[in-house]
Order: sequence, then C-alpha cells, then structure tokens
Amino acid sequence: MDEIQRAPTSEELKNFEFIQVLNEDPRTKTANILGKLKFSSSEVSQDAILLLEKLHFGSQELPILSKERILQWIATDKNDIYHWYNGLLTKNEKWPDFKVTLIWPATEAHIRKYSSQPRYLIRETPHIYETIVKPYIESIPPSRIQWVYNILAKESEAERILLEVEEESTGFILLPDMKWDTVTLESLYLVAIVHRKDVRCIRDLNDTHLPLLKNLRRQILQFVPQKYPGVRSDELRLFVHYLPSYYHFHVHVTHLRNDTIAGGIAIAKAYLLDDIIENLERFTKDYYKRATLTYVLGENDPLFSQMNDIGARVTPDIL
Ligand code: G7M
Repeated sequence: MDEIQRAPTSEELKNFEFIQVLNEDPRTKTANILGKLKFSSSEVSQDAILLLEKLHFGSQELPILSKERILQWIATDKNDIYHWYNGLLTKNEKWPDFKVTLIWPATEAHIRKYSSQPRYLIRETPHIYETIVKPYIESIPPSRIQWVYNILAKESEAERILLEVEEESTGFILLPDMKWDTVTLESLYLVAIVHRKDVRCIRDLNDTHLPLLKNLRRQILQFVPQKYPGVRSDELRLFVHYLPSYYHFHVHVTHLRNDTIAGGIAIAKAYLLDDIIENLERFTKDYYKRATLTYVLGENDPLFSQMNDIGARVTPDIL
C-alpha cells in the first residue's frame, strides 16, 4: 500500500506532537487539537488534527456499571445524604472511552475550519449566490470531496454501507456519518450521499429533483427502523446543510434525541428535507434559486471577507 494512504500505527499515533488546542466545548465534551504526525520511516512531519469526543455510557453498560465497569471510586466530599466521587473505569475495548477523527495531512483550510472563531449571520440573496458563492464553489478543487468519491466507488468505508440504491438519477448510498460511534442509537447519525454528481447543494435543486428527494426520504424512513429496531421513522430528522462543508449533495439523518449543535441541527444551517420537498412541489419549482438564505459563517471561512466587504452580514435594516 502507498505509504501516504495507509493509516498510522498506534506507535506512530503515540508520537503525535501537540501544538495547540484549536477549539473545545465542555457541553459536547469535544476538543480539536493540532499537532504534527509522521510515519516512523519518514523524516517529514505533517500537520494533523485530532477531533476528540468523550463517549457517554451505553445502555448495556449501565446495569453492570458498579460491578464491572468501575475500577475505582475516589471519594471527593460529602454533605448529609450527598456523597461525591470521581471514578476510573476499567479498560474494555467493547466500551471505548473516547472517539477520535484524525485528519492527516491536514490543510490550512482544515485548521481554519476546526478552530474556534467568531461567527456571523449572513443573508445570501440569489445575486450574492451567483456572483460570490457559486464561483467559490466552482473553484474548490475536486480533491476536497475525494472522500465522497471513495465512498461512491466503494474504495473507502465499503463495509460500513447500510443501504445502496444503485439507480443513476435517484440512487444513493446510506452509511454512518463519521461523527457517529455506530453504537449509541440516541445519537444515531447517518449520511445519505447521492450517486449523481450534478447537484452540489440546495441551490441546485429544482422540481426535477423531486423524485430523488422523495426516493431518499421514503427509502431511509423505511430502512432505518428495520435496521435499528426501537428507532421509529418519526424519530428521524432528515436535513440538508446550507452552507455545507462538502459540495456534493448529501442528506443528514439523525435521531431526534441527538439534538445538540454538534448534531448538526442548528437553525440557520439545517434545512428539513420535508420542507425542501414541500417548497419545490407546492410553491415554486425553482424555490432555491429565488430564495434569500440566512446562515452562519465563521470568520475563518474562505467566503467571509467577501461577504463582509459587500455588507451581507445581518443588520436591523437589511431583510
Ligand atoms: O456540513 P455538511 O453537510 O457538508 O456535512 C458533511 C457531513 O459528512 C458531516 O456530518 C461529516 O461528519 C460527514 N463526513 C465528513 N467526512 C470527511 C466523512 C467521511 O470521510 N466519512 C463519513 N462517513 N462521513 C464524513
């Protein structure tokens, strides 16, 4: 295997050299850190980002928590009937303590994206889309969505595919999103990636895409409750991001209880698939060409300075 393609070994990961914390969030128990990583056979270190998330207790762990999982109770204080402890868990591969996404080699764009930054609400008119955003999307090198093409070509994550509909114009692949631990149903997070390559984002959608959108909706709502008994179709949130991070059309599928911002569902970011279908079918077939869309943009986003220059940030006077 090409050296650059293979994953680092545990030994190589141990030699990750910490540079700085890019972002951290105590609510979601996540942290993004920047460092340097290299293959042991190489002299050259490259930027690497670790996206860390502490996992919560799984429902199968809880009944055996005190008997099997807790290695040590460390008493910290007490007051009347209230007793406080910190705890250490046993090592058990079945129940990992945390989940990591390693991005390596990481580009400047990744470092900017995963860094804490001020955020602003933007009003994107059709004119701003045509003159600023669309040219930007067209300038993004196709390598940014290589991971998507790897999935569609079954060159990566093939064994994680849950459902594939092969049809050219309405087909898609459904698989776990990289953010999901693939175990905890309450935080279920799947992503459906369409086979066709001509839809980059919500702005490209019109009524000719209704068969695609409806097929996605029907198949996912039928399949997921069968695959994960206990999850009902009315507990699944199907939505699309605008702006997305990756400009190849995909739909997010999450459990209703996965309702943190990290669950991708923030308003001014997530558009419900049902609303998209309704807008295209009942209102205007080119709704998303004509709509002004409001979204959050971080200061590090490549689009931010242009948006700032033309006054697209929300003010009391602009609507
Ligand atoms: O914001 P946007 O709609 O572009 O979200 C893209 C989604 O794709 C996010 O929820 C990511 O967690 C997910 N994702 C990104 N990458 C690079 C991968 C990947 O390599 N594999 C999988 N399964 N999901 C990914």
